[in-house]
Amino acid sequence: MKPKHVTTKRGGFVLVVVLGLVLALMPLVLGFNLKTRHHLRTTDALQRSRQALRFARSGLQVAIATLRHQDPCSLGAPRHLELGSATCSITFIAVQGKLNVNRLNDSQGRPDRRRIDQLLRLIDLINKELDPDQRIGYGLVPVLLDWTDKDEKTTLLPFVQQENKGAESAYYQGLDPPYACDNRPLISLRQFTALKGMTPATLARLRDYLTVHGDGLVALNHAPKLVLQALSPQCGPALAQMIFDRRRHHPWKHWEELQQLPGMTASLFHTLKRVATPNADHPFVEVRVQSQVSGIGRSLWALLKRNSSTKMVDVLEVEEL
Ligand SMILES: [Ca+2]
Repeated sequence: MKPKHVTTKRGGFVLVVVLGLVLALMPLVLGFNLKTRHHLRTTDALQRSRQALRFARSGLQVAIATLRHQDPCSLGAPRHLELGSATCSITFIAVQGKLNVNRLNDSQGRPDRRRIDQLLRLIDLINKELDPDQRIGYGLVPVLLDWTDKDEKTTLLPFVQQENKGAESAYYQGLDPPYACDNRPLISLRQFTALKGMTPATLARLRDYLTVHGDGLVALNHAPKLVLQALSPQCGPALAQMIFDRRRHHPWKHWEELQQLPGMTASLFHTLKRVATPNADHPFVEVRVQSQVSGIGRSLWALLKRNSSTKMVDVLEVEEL
């Protein structure tokens, strides 16, 4: 009887030890399980993100092929592609519809008051749609003038009440790391982030309306409504809307057509003829490609240059947004 009693006690002891080990290992097992599931989810999201980026790049190739065969003037609504669970939208934006910030100084290198006023109005119009903490300051204007003019004299705009002082190398050399003011036209919107007071977030709010390319004449068939309003204080929201609505069905071709628009005064017509064009050649085209694969999205922005004679399309810049 005695040995049997000992065996039972030993068996109970072993069971307790095993249960203790199981309980001790349980958090480790659960933790490992959670980590594995998290890792699998991360891997899956990464895989879908890569697929979305590949699809966005394919969308860009489609955009380039489209531009080879179609005039940018005829590209209005976004194009949509679908492949299984992947979707992609391609939007063409004629750069000529934007304000060219390299034209704030005239051909003699002097500040061009008309274009400066247009940019100040555009800032006001954009700010109306932004929260107070997101607003763009007037300081962008003198800062742009100084960055693009040849001299090292800091600009002061007396007709601007606040933030009216620009910045030259003396300012930028005091930054960490220091750098010099370019003193020449911008070659890319990406350079904006080097300008005093500019952030990537500010650039994101401006990039639909500003460019560094083109001859400075704003294409009425492509300008966003805010740019149309910024062209002249006489071009109010109703008139800008009329210019915008009409071109969707009948693109502007001749100045005489604009002259007949209700609300078009002789003064405004004269101004528009100096700063805009109803039918321009549009060699520079921006393309935005947004793709999505099972809820994961990627976006690309590209600047293309189209030769209307050879139909060749050059890719000047590509950026992931
Ligand atoms: Ca300068």
